[in-house]
Amino acid sequence: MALHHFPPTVNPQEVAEHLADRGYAIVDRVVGPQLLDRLASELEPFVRNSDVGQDQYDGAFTKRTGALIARSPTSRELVMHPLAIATVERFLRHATAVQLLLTQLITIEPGETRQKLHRDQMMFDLYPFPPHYHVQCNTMWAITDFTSENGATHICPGSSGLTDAAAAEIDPIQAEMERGSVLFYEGKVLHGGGANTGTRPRQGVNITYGVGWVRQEENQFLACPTEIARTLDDDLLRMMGYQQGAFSLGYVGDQLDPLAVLRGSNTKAGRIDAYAPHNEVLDAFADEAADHQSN
Ligand SMILES: O=C(O)CCC(=O)C(=O)O
Repeated sequence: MALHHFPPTVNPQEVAEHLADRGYAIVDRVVGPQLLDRLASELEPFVRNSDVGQDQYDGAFTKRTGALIARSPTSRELVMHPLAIATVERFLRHATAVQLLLTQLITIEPGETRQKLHRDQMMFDLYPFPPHYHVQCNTMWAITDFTSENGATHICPGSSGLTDAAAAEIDPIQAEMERGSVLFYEGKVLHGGGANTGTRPRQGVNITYGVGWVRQEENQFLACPTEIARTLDDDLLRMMGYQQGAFSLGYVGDQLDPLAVLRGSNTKAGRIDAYAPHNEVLDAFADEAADHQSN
């Protein structure tokens, strides 16, 4: 069995719907070789100096290279790629704001074994988010081809709403994809990196996004020094967290707007209407809660 692939012309709404239904979506050949080569050469010195992991998640033959926005101008194009942003905004439409959670080039070297299957939302202190509430939406951009030999990500399609015991019954399928393709997956789906039984490294850029009210996995305010942040455009900065994450979250000092403070002004932060009528998801929670009470 193979995972479903969409063409690069796919509508982001279709990607978001497939994500909601199956927990993942693959879009083929979204970016071209020039961008990938540029990105790989900007990051090569940092990869050379990155350490391999220390535990079962990080992997003894896997290098994780972060702070991509500061280190690689090209990575900013992936962070703000229109297909990624449009998909994330649709998938997390129940949130007042979305933000970047992490940027990481994952290099799985030959000899690496399979990563333990896991659900990424566990990082939020194992909080039991309700089945309808998605806290994050992730991307894995294939910088090399992803193959069954070199460690393509394993995905258990449809595992998101299941208990761990039921999800463990689903056979994982590898997200084999050509260089330049992107795998979307959400925080509830069981997944993990593959074993690299080949002779060359597998490289993927992992960029994850989340609702605006949780803590970022990679601290963007320190990972990207202020001198570099000041050179970036406003949309990217807002995505990095220079905005309020929900009603009043994340202002600076006397209720100032974070982006304005970075730019040297003292504009007051606006109030975000946390109750904007943009979410049927909240209606679904209300139904779920009502069912729960009547049982
Ligand atoms: O590298 C991969 O394919 C997946 C990595 C992953 O799931 C993780 O590190 O949490």
